[in-house]
Amino acid sequence: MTKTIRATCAHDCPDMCSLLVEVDGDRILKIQGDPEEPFTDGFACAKVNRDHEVVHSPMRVKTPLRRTGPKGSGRFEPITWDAALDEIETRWKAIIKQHGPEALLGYCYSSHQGQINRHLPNGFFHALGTSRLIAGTVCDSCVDVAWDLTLGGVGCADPDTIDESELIVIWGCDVKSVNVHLWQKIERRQRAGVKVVMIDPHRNRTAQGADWHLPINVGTDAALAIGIVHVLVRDGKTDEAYLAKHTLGWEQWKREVIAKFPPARVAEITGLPVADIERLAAMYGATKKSFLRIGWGMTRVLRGGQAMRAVAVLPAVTGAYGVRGGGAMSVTAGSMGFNFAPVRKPSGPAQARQVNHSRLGEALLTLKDPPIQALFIASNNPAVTNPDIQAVRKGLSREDLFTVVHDPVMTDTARYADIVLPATTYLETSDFFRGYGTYYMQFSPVAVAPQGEAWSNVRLAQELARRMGLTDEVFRLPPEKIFPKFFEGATGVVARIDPKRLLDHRAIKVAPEGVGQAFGTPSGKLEIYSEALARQGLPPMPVGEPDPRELEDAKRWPLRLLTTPGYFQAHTAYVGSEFLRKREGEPLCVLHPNDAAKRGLHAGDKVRLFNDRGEAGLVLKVSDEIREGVALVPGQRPEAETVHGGINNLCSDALTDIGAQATYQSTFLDVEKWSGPARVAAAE
Ligand SMILES: Nc1nc2c(c(=O)[nH]1)N[C@H]1C(S)=C(S)[C@@H](COP(=O)(O)OP(=O)(O)OC[C@H]3O[C@@H](n4cnc5c(=O)[nH]c(N)nc54)[C@H](O)[C@@H]3O)O[C@H]1N2
Ligand SMILES: Nc1nc2c(c(=O)[nH]1)N[C@H]1C(S)=C(S)[C@@H](COP(=O)(O)OP(=O)(O)OC[C@H]3O[C@@H](n4cnc5c(=O)[nH]c(N)nc54)[C@H](O)[C@@H]3O)O[C@H]1N2
Ligand code: SF4
Ligand SMILES: [Mo]
Repeated sequence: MTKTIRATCAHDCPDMCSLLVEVDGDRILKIQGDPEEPFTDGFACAKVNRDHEVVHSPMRVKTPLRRTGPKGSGRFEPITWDAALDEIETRWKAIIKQHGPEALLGYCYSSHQGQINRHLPNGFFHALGTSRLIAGTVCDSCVDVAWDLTLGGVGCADPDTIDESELIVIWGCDVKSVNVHLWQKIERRQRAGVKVVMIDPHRNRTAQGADWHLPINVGTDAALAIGIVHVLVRDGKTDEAYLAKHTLGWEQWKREVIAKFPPARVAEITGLPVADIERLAAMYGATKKSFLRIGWGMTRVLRGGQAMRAVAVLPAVTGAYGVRGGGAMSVTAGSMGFNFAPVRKPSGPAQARQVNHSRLGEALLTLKDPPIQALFIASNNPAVTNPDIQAVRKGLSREDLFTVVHDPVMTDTARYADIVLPATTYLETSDFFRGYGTYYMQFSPVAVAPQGEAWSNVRLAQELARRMGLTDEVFRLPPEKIFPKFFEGATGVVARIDPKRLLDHRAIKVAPEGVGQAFGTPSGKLEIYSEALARQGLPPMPVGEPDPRELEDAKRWPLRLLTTPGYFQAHTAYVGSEFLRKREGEPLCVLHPNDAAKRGLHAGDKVRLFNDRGEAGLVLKVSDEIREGVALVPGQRPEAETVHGGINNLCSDALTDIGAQATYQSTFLDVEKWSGPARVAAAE
C-alpha cells in the first residue's frame, strides 16, 4: 500500500521546500514538490527529485564500523552499535579524565537543516564543556557578521515581494542552481517586462537567463558598489532624506571613499567598461523597487566583508529598504525570533575554547593545553570541503587522535575514522524547519523507517548524552516534544504562533515585520560607519581597494580560482546517487580558450592545477563562459571522482576581514597538462 507523506527538504539550501514523498513500506518511490505550498509551487530541484536514490543507495554505511587498516585506507570491520558506543564512551571518559573536556571537539554542520538534527549534537558537546566549534566559517559567517554590522540582526527582503519589483539585480549568485524557486519568481517578473541584471564572473545558467550579464573580475565587488554610489551622487540620484534619517556615516563615506572611485578607476579594478558602470548606476537609481539578491560567493575572498557591506548599503542610497519589491535579500533567518537555546545550549560552561570550522587542520596539528584527542564529525566532509585539506588530512592521520564519523555514506573523511557510525538521511527523521531564504516554517514527520542500522543525529546525541551522564530534558524528548520549546521565549511574530498548528505538517509563513527601516544596529540606523569595526582596527566604512596580499599573489600566478556550487551536486552530499554524479559529469576545471591555447591545452585533457600549497588533477573544459585569467572549478568532489586530489588542496586557511570565513577565491594558481599517474581508485 503506497501512501503520500508531507515532508520538508533538509538540504542546506535557501528554499526549504515542502515535499510530497510517495512511500511503499520502507521504500520511497517518488519525491516531488508540494503543489499546495506557495513557495515550493509543486516542484523540487533536479537533485531532490533523486533523493530516493540517496536513501536507498548501495553506498549507504549499513552497520557501525571499526578501523582495521591505517588511517585514510578505508579498511574497516563491522561491529555492533553496543560495541561502538561502549568504545566511544570509554575513550571519551578516559580522555576527559586525563586532559579535561576541551580535549574533545564536536564538528557537526549543516547537511540536515532540521533545527534539532542539525543542532542537538553540538548542544551535546556544549553541555559537555568540550572545545566549541565556531560553525559556518566554511560557508557564510562573513555574510552574517558583515550584514549584522551594517543592518543589525534583522532579516532581509521577503522573496515573495519580488512580485512587486521593477528591477532585479542578482549580485553574485547562481540562483538557478542554488535558489531555484526564487528563479521561478524572477522569471515570472521577467515575463512581465522587468529587467534582470546579473553581476557575476561566470556566465552560468542564471547569467544566461538574465537580460544583462556583467562579467566582473573576482573579488572586486566592493569597488563596483562604491562606483555605482559615485555615479548616483554625481547625478543627484541619491535619496538624501532617507540617508540622513536612516543611515550613519553617509557624509563621511561620500567624502572619504566614494569621491575616490570615479567610473574610470572602477572600470580598471572590475574589468567592466565605464559605459556599463554608468548604465548600471542609472538603472539602479531609477526605481526604489529594485530587488537585490546578494550571493555569498563574492564574500569568500580576503576582503569579503567589504564586498558584503558595500553591496548591502546600495538600497539605502536609493531609499529602497523597506519598500515592497525593493531592498536586499541575503539571509531571511535574522528576524525570526525563535528561542533555539534549549537545543543549541542546553547547559554547559559559559566559556570554552573555540575552534574555527575553517581551521580544522591547524586545530588538530597545533592546539596544546590540551591538544584535541577526540574528534566527532557529523553532517560534514571536511577532508574534501574544508580549505587546506592537506592540513585536515594530516591532522586526521594523527595516530593519537580518536575520531568518530557519523554519516549515511563512506566519505573521504570517514576513511580516517576509528569508528564510523551509520546515519539516517533526513527522510528517515522528523524535525522542525525554518527557511533561510524564505519566511516559512514546517514540521516534517518521518517518511520511511531508518535504513539498515542507521541512527539519526538526534538519537545518537541523546544516547551519547545518557552515557556521558547529561541530564538535560532535551536529551530525553522526541523532536515532536522539543520543537514547541523554540516558541517559548520567542520574540516578534513567532511569539504569537501556536506551535500545535505545525503538527498538520503544512508550511506556515512567518511574515517579517519592519524589515526595512527597523535596523538592529547599536545606533538603530544602517551603519555605513561602524564603530565596532573601528574598534577592531578595521576600515569603519566599506572600502574598494583589493587586498594587497591578493595583488602580490596575482603578480606570481597567472590565474585566479573561481569556485562555484555544482548544479546536480550539493558539495559532496550526493555521492550516493549515481544518476546525479553522471549528470554533473567529471570534476572539471574551466579555462578561457586563450588561456588554454597559451598552455597548449585542449578540452578533455587531464590537467594539473597547482600553486605553492598543492595540486589537484581535473579534466579541462575550454569555454568563454569565464574571462581570461580565471580558473573555474565547479563543486567540490570526492577524491575517487577526480583525476587526483581536490581543489581545496590549493586553498589556504586564510580568513576574511570580517566574520573569520574561508577565502577559497583568494587562491592564485597555474594549470598545466597532467603528467603524473592518475590516481588509482581509492583504497577499498
Ligand atoms: N545545487 C546546489 N545548491 C546549493 C549548494 C550546492 O552545492 N549545489 N550549496 C548550498 C550551500 S551550502 C550554500 S552556502 C548555498 C551557496 O550559496 P552561494 O554561495 O550564495 O552560492 P552562489 O550565490 O551561487 O555563489 C556562487 C556564485 O557567486 C559567483 N561569484 C564568485 N565569486 C564572485 C565575485 O567575486 N563576485 C561576484 N559578483 N560573484 C562571484 C559565482 O560565479 C557563482 O555564480 O547554496 C546552497 N545550494
Ligand atoms: N573550494 C570550495 N570549498 C567549499 C565551498 C566552495 O564554494 N568552494 N563551499 C563551502 C560551503 S558553502 C559549505 S556549506 C561547505 C559544505 O561542506 P560539508 O558540510 O562538508 O558538505 P557536504 O559535502 O554536503 O557533507 C555533508 C556530509 O553530511 C552527510 N549527511 C547528510 N545528511 C546527514 C545527516 O542527517 N546526518 C549526518 N550525520 N550526516 C549527514 C553527507 O552524506 C555528507 O557526507 O563546503 C565548503 N567548501
Ligand atoms: S531547491 Fe533546495 S530546498 Fe528545494 S528541494 Fe532542492 S535542495 Fe531542497
Ligand atoms: Mo554553505
